[in-house]
Amino acid sequence: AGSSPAFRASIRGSEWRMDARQMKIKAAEAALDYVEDGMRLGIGTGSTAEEFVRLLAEKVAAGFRIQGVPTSERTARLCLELGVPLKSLDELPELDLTVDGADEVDRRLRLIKGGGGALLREKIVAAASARMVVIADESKVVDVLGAFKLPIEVNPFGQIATLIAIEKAASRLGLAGDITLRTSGDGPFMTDGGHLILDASFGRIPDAEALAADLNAIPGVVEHGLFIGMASLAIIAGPEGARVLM
Ligand code: ABF
Repeated sequence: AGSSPAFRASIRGSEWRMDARQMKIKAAEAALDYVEDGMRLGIGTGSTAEEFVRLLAEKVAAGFRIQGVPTSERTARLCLELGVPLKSLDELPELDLTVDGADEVDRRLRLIKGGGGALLREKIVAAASARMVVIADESKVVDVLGAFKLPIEVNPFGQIATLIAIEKAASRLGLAGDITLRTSGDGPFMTDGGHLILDASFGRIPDAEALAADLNAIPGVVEHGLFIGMASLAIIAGPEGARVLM
């Protein structure tokens, strides 16, 4: 079995998997360069952000002083497990830096986030931060946002009316596609904030600003995954190493 194609593929597969993880680690390592002793840090959600937490925990163990504000219960649990000191955003309402992942990054640093269901707290924490550094592997870089379904966080009350309003707003912008309720197990996915997530398959979204503004105008939309004008820079890791998009 040592040299069968399947075996080689499985080796390569695991190499690919290791490469994917290594790229996340490389991006996270590079993000540590932006973290200064004593900083108040917003800490993101997702597998890349979790690599950052692991590396940050090592620095904390070596005496590095930071105070972290988590963007999700999941991130908070990992930070507590690894000894990263946490405060609530109410205790630290002005942050120096947020480090977070993304599902898509375009060349103007517009993002789609929310694949992990934490987009509301991620956006609140990022907005409270002087700077936001995005960490991602190169698979997240796109020319035009929208291949990744756009997560839209909605209040459960009137969710169908809200879905219809989203469809109409998108249609006015020439966008169309399935809008599906995100599920978890055999029920709807519920965010940390007690809301639902609709995932919209609009396809390419050339005018992200217009769609963001129209979604913000719909009362039942709590927040959406278009992060525009929020990222200060993005650290993109590929097989050759990490590069900075600004
Ligand atoms: C989080 O990072 C989410 O907004 C986004 O979906 C996720 C990307 O996760 P990963 O780093 O695992 O690709 O901030």
